[in-house]
Amino acid sequence: MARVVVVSNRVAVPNRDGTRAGGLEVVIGSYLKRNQGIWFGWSGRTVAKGEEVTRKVEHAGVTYITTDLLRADFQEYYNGFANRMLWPILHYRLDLAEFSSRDMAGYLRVNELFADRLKPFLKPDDVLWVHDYHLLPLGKALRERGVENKIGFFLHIPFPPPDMLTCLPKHERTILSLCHYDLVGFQTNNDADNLADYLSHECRMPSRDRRTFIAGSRTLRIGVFPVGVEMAEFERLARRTKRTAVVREVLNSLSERSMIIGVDRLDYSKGLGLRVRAFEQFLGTYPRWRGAVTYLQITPRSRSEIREYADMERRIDETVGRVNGRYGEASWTPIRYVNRPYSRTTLAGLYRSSRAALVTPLRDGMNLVAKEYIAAQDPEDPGVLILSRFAGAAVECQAALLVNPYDQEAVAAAIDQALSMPLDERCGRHSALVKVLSENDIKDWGPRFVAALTNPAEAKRWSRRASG
Ligand code: ADQ
Repeated sequence: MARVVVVSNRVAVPNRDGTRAGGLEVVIGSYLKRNQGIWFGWSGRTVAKGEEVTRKVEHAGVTYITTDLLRADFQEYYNGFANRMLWPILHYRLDLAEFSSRDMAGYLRVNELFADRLKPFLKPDDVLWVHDYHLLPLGKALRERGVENKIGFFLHIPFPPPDMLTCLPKHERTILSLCHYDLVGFQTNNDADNLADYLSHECRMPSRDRRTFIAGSRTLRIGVFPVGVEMAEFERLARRTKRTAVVREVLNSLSERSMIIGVDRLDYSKGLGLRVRAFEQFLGTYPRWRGAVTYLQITPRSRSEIREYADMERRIDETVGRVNGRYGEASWTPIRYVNRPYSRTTLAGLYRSSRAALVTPLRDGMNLVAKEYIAAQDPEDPGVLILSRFAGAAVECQAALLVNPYDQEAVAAAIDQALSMPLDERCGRHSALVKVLSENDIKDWGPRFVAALTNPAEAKRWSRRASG
């Protein structure tokens, strides 16, 4: 079997506390745990010129290679182009995008730098698997340096229609550079169709079947590989940890009240402001639940150095304060809002202890919290998932209560419906969700992508298995 070299912006070199707040690290970590290989990316350190170091660490069969970035490069590449331009546009938020050609130059430069630093570690038969929007042009940079290995790319976040993509100035420098990969993978068919539309209509590129495009001397294939979770392991973990001291302490502090849970990085794509307002509307419209339910929102801060994120943090703090002030009692706080990461173990126990989960992103590539919540439930007495129709997870989670996150009245009604739902309906919805999600366990995801990249015939076998 060929060695797989995974490349992503951040590399989760194992640490002792085991807390990882980010879908990409969780997913790649889970793949490499089973399949080994190399994980290459940024070290998380920014340094002055001349102090950049590339380090190699071996742990449990995986080789971690991390490289430092100059402060200015990081600012332009990561805080600038990746997170102020690509992230909002790919999440359909043209209003928040801020273009600067300097940031774009920094983004392209860092991709070239990654290619330069990665190349010496590559062997001719390695298979390369590049992840996410930070590294759209890495394939092109590697090809320009003579790397002819199979290279695949997977986008963890949404991919919008061409009308939005073309709002990205000089979009051919980033989006069109995807044609240097052999395979580009997405979370949903909708995302894959949007790339196919962009290549056909905007770039007039010939295609056999809207999934295979001829780009000069190369062939680009497009595939759909929805990210999943470890269903059985997560259920076992949740069963065990519901009895741990941390989770018991939370439950005791609720004094028999039902709990609703939300777990998200603090990001505008997650729709937290609208969600808190929907909860406020719920307390206003359904007064019988006042004092009977507590909403726990766990939200580690992220990207606080970017202005839009700092503004959003302040607005959400204010809204939570207002709802608690308006409806709270000396003996009851409606919303518990916590800005710190928890271990996966604790999260699993908290999911299992919650009567409902509120997962209402305005756009999300997939959303693993939705799937983890389902995996964590007690099949004899499961909670209810309230899920945005704009999360990639909604494609598989049709048996959840699907909502439009912009419609606060509908979200408020869904919370009431979830809390009032009879046991037989909860069990019916839960078993339907477990069935679908178990057919797409994360264990199969990485091997399926790598098979599709290296051996399309093998990929067909996987897709037959995945579709039952
Ligand atoms: P994210 O935007 O980070 O991921 P998500 O899919 O929900 O979003 O994954 C978050 C992960 O971090 C989950 O595994 C969750 O358990 C963990 N996490 C969140 N809050 C935490 C906390 N407080 N403490 C500890 N862990 C926490 C990106 C895309 C998604 C896509 C994933 C995977 O934006 O759309 O689903 O990658 O492809």
